[in-house]
Amino acid sequence: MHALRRGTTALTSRTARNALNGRRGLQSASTERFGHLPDSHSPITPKLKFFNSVTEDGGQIPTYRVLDGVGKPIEGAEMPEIDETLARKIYENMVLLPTLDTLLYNVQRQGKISFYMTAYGEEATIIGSAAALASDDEVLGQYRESGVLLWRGFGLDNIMSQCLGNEEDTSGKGKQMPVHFGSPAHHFLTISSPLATQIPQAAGVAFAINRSARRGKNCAAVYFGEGAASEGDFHAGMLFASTIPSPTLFIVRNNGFAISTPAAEQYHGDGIAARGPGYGVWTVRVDGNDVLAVLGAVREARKKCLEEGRGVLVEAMTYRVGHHSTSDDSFAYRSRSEVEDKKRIDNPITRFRLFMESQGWWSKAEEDALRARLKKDVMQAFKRAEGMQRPELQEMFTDVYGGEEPWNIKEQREELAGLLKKYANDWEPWKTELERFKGKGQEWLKKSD
Ligand SMILES: Cc1ncc(C[n+]2csc(CCOP(=O)(O)OP(=O)(O)O)c2C)c(N)n1
Ligand SMILES: [Mg+2]
Repeated sequence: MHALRRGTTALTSRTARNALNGRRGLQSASTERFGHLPDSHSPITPKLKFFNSVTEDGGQIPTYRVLDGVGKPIEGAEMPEIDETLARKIYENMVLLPTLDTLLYNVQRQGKISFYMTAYGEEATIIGSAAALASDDEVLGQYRESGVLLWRGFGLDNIMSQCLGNEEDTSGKGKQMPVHFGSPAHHFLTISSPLATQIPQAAGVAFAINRSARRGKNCAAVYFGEGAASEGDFHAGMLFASTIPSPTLFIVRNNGFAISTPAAEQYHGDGIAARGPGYGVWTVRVDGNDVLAVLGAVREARKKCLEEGRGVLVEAMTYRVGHHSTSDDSFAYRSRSEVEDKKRIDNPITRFRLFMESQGWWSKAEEDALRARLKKDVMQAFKRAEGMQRPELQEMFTDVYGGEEPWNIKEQREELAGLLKKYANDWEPWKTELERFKGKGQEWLKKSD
């Protein structure tokens, strides 16, 4: 008896926390007559009842959608405000993204860059959300969000220079792997590959924004995959942004895979959205292949984020059509037919194009002209960047840390100096390699004498 009573207390206090977080779904009228726990809104109940859902009916969290699979507004759709100019900009960027991806994917296959990651299938999630943000909201990406930079006018030249690591690479002067973009001018923090590190960092950035003159004007938007949400850093970031005033917009791209691990093996609950209310964080799930729904959901989420000065979570349901990266062959763990089906059904670009056509905002002739122009622009930018040299060799060791050069960098620099002395003038592979650097390493070689 005593044990049962203790168990009952534990259960109700858990329920109390959930009620405080704004959930009313588990509360029935009959429980009201027993009053509430002290210092909480948790109603006392004589019934022992477990729960495992955040919805009132115990079902899955719904997915907000505006357009059907062929670009027609669904009945009762709450449409975001959009005019022709904005729609065209969104569509053009949605088409630019895969045009760029196709070229750089092939360039990697030719051995001209070391690595690449495409965003095939996720164009609506990325461009729709980018369009909903203010251009000076701080963005912390995972690695599949170069579309946000395209949207903000980073430009193809900068994209190419970073991927090729040439002398115009403003992201990292050739030090980073391809796709690790960064640009203070575009309020885009440099990508770092260790998963989920950007999530608590985003909460920190948002906290700083909240303490600055930008209070109430900007948020920090953080992108991550549903796989990254399995990291402890996701939970740390969510807890921080829900307890300490920090307008953080959490945008999770649920694209069905973390490399080869399907989403079904990554969580037992109702996706990532179900975790939001656990932190008292306003949450919405959206059809990530419906750009209008993403635009509407992220706009509202951003508004809420600024109004409340706390975290808001958006889960965009999409599908990773491409391989994880150029280091992956996804047909080892999923069928070609699954991918072909996903390309066809709810294709984000086709859906939006059909919507544009129905509004009289787009035509076949414009489509052909756009595709031809983008292909040409992308190829031109690549050719330009390909012809450039790498940054000076010494740049390899600069700007890694702020302040005085630490011992490990000094040690690495000295090691390279020794190797250059030994091989640079006599061994063909080293000679050829040095030719590719601005200044051919000569100045640096002299320095290290
Ligand atoms: C801490 C850490 N663990 C593992 C990896 C290797 N890794 C790189 S991407 C990835 C999958 C991430 O999946 P998800 O977050 O869903 O993003 P997606 O690639 O689907 O966009 C893994 C496991 C890593 N980079 N960092
Ligand atoms: Mg994923």
